[in-house]
Amino acid sequence: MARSGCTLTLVVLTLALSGCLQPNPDFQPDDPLPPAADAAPVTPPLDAGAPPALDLASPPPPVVDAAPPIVPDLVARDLAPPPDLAPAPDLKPPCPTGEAAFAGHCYRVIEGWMSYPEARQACKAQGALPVSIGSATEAAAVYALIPKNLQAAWIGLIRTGDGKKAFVWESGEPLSYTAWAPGEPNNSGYQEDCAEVWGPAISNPSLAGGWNDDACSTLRAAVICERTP
Ligand SMILES: [Ca+2]
Ligand SMILES: [Ca+2]
Repeated sequence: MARSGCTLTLVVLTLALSGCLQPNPDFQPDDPLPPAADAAPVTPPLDAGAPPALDLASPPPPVVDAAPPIVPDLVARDLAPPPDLAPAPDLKPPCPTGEAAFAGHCYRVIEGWMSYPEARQACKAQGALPVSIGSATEAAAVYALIPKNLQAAWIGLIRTGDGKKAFVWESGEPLSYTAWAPGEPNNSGYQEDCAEVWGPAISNPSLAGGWNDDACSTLRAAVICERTP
C-alpha cells in the first residue's frame, strides 16, 4: 500500500515537479491529502495550457456544421412514415390477381368448352356475370383479354322478351353500344339467342372483335366475366 501510494505520488510529482527522489515513509493509506494537494497545483497549468491550444487549432465551426445535417435527416425521417402510409390504400389493386381492372370493374377470362348457360354459371361462381360492353373503349379492353388461340368467347348479351327479338345485357345495363360483326345478328335458324365476341384466332381476321349471335347450346372455348369489386 505504501508503494502504491508512492507510485501515484511519483506519477503526479513527475508531471508536476519532474521527480520523486525520496519516498515518504510517513505516507499512509489514510493520507490522501498530500497527493491531492500536490495534484492541485499541477492541474491548473495543464488545463490552462490545453484549452487555448484547442481553441486556436481546432475551430468549433466544423462541429456546428455537423449538427445541422443530422437535424434535417431526423425531420425527414419523421415526415416519411405518414406519406408511406397514406398512398398505401391508393396503391391497393381494385381487382385480385387473375382479374383485369377497367373503369372500376374486374374482368376474368374462364376457359373451357361450355354452352352459354354453363358460361353464365361459371361467372356466377366467381360473383360475376358474363361481360357487358358499354363502349368502344371497354370493347377494346375486353378483346385484349381473349387468349390469342381462341376463336370466340361468350359475352353477356341475350335475347329476351316476346319473340326474343331484342338483345339485352345480363347486367341490366342499357344496350347503348354494339359491335356486331358484318351481317350480324342474323339469328340463323331463328335460334341464336346468345352472343359471343370473335377472338384473335377467328378464320376471318377482319371479324376479330366483332359480335355474333349464336345458339346458346353452342360450345365455346371461353367466357369473359365482369363484376363489381
Ligand atoms: Ca361492362
Ligand atoms: Ca349469328
